[in-house]
Amino acid sequence: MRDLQLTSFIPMGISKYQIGSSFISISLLTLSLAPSAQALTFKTFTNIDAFQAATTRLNIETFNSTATSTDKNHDLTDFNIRSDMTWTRISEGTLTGNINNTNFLQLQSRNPATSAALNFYSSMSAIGFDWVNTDNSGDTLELIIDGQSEIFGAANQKGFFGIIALDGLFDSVEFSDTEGGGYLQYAGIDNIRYGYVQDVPTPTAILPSLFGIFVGLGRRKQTEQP
Ligand SMILES: [Ca+2]
Ligand SMILES: [Ca+2]
Ligand SMILES: [Ca+2]
Repeated sequence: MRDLQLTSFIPMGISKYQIGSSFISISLLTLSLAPSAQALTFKTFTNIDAFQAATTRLNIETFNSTATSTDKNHDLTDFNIRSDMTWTRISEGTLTGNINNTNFLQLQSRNPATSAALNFYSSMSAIGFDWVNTDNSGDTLELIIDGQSEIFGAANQKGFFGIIALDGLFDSVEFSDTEGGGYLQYAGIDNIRYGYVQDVPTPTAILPSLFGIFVGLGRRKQTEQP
């Protein structure tokens, strides 16, 4: 809706009606460029009920139907994992870091500059998951999304972390850790929920309102005629 501010910069002597068509052209151009034009704005959640109330059409990856594997890279139903962390294992639910005694994603890091990227096959605007950090020496869990770092998981803690993009879509996130002491040993991630923010205007929803603004400006011009 940044486009609406253009009306504040109309030079004296040029009517809003006269620039109406170019105004809409600029708006259409901006809409077509908007998804990658600037950094996304995020809102984070630590309460799963609040996250679910803000989102819709969520899918979930529980890892429960995925074979356990000590590989770093994995191909799952809706995303793959590509990692340079020390471990990015699909581990069974008896191992340290499990969430609810079921298969989970188990991370170990010896270098906070490394990460595990989840690359989704479709763009989305919301992701949330259960986490546990069993580390005893200070490494905190980090989610990197759209180039921005979100610190969420303190050592010897567990919980839920969710994040939604308020003004666009993303198709990948990276799990990492911050510089602590020694290794990150371990992080457990499970029940990854991903989908969409509720009530985000789409271009097809915005166009009618832009048309309404155009008509409104035209009518206002007519009423201002002497
Ligand atoms: Ca699981
Ligand atoms: Ca890091
Ligand atoms: Ca540590």
